[in-house]
Amino acid sequence: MGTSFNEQFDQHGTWRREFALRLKLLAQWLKDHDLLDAAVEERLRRLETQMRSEKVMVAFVAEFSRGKSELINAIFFAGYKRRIMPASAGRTTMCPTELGYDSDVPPCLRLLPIETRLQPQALMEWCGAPEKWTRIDLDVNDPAQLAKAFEKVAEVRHVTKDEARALGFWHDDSPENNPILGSDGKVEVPRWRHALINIAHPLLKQGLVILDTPGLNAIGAEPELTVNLIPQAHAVVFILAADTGVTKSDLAIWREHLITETDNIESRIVVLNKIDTMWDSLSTPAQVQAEIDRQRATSAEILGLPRDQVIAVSAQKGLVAKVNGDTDLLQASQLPVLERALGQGVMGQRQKILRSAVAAGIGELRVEAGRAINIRRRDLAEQMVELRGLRGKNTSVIRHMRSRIQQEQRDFDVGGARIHAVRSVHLKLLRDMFMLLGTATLKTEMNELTTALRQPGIKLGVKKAYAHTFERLRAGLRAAQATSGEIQSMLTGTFRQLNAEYGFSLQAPREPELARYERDLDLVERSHLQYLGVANTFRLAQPEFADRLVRALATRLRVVYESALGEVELWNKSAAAQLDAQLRERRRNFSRRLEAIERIQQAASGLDDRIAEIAAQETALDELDAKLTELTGHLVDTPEGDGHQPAEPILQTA
Ligand SMILES: Nc1nc2c(ncn2[C@@H]2O[C@H](COP(=O)(O)OP(=O)(O)O)[C@@H](O)[C@H]2O)c(=O)[nH]1
Ligand SMILES: [Mg+2]
Repeated sequence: MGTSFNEQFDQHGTWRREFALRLKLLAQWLKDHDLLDAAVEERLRRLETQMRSEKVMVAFVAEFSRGKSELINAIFFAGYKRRIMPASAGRTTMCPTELGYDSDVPPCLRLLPIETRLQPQALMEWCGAPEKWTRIDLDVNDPAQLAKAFEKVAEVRHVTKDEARALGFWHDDSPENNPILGSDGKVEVPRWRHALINIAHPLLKQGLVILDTPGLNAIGAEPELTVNLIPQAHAVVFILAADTGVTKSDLAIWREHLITETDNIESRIVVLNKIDTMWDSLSTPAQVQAEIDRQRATSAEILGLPRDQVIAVSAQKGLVAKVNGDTDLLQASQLPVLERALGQGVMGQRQKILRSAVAAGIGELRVEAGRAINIRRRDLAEQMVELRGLRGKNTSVIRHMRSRIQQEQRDFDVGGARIHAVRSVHLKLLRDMFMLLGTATLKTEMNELTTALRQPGIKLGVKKAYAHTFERLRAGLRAAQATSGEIQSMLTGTFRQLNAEYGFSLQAPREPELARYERDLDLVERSHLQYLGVANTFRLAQPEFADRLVRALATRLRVVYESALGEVELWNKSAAAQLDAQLRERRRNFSRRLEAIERIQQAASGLDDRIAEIAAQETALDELDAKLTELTGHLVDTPEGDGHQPAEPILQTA
């Protein structure tokens, strides 16, 4: 039997902690043995951050009252022995709610007032301004207080039609989407725009983030949900209710907000909830099951999915069963089936991706640190040859040797100037790349897109406006790739030349792969077109809306570009660090050789001692190399741990 999401997530957390610990030991060991150059250090830092900050976001998306909040309670919070997220008939969750854990913030609920919609900042930008949020501290030991505080996410306000229009909840040209007008002429709107819940729940502490969303209207009004949060979630659970079947608004959410990536199908889980409404004492269990299967098949067909992609559960009975420890009821609720699907499909996938990314990083680190060992080995070999050649030679030969080394040293210093010249050309090209991928370029593009989207009558031209912007962004990426190709061939050429001339072992690091980011751009563009293409274009009639949409786009693109730039930087650092290390080692090598000659000149017996010393150093280097292989090997092989096996003993750092 497979493991549930919670168990799998827990094991994943254990693995991450163990990995982080081993990485720290490796870093210390590298430092102790003087193998920590700038590139290796940067690589270590990245691996550490990647492990520490890894988040897994599971988004629950559906029309209101399908049971999103109840399902969250049943899967994640049953341990509190009561309902934590408010779940009741009617519209409860009025604003998108993110549950997660940030150790820098006390347990609290933070709420962003709906009025912030009147300002142009994107949601992500508000996240950087905690003082604008209303904060309510939470007492994690008091589930009643917790539940009471969470009821805030359901709060509403009554505003005039004009205010509702300004806030994005009222549209004169699409009346069917408007909320009901009260007898007092007021419109009910959510009081909050977004909620962040920070609690030290074990799963949240390990990086799980849960996104609970309100229904169709509220999702539509906050484009960042559709264009940023939902596409970036690692899993999206879309919920239907057995008592309503697939309604028109269910279908609208599915089509407008849930992109089904063919290569990403495992991360979309469709749940048919409330199957307990079909339990019927007059039918046999087999008849009930047949009826449930029929509903699953119908729902799957309407959504265009294979039938086994739809999982039937009862969130409510699942929660009750967990709270009361009723195994029969838990079985009947079929909640464990869903939990396994989340565990294997989502977490299994996620772990695989992280593991292979980490293994690649460790591989590069091994090569980089190994290079430093090779340089030393080569130096020792050269010294050895030199000293062996001196055996039985008289003092004048030794004196001659000394002046030869000094000449070599002078030649090398002259050559050093040429290396600097190469480096400055390299830097100039790099600057071109940074320009192409920099914030200024992005800003210009975003301004143009905003202007285009603000044109009256843009509705039909939206696709074209986006295509125009994204075509230029892609062209920019390709230009950057061309420049990086140029730098790479220059590096390869100069490195080869330097290797031949000075016996260096320089190797151009792997060139950044910017094509990957073009695929990210495709995805981002698609999420915007999906959002605007089907039903939300009417929102563009409001000029502030275009601003907000583009700002949301900018925050997402910035993430993409920053990660591209990070790769370029690492590549540059790795090349520069190698060169620095070689130059430094070579200079040291000259002084070591001169020192050895001096010692030999002073006492004739010094030669054999020196040769023995070098032989000992060579053995030590072999041991260092073997240890490096062992330590990096440990990191790649860290067992996933099935939760029962004791973790293998942490390596020794001798
Ligand atoms: N019978 C039944 N009712 C459910 C189930 N899950 C949720 N509900 C009820 O449906 C209503 C809406 O649930 P809620 O979680 O608030 O829906 P949300 O708006 O999607 O978050 C509440 O009254 C829940 O008690 C279920 O599995 N079976
Ligand atoms: Mg809810």
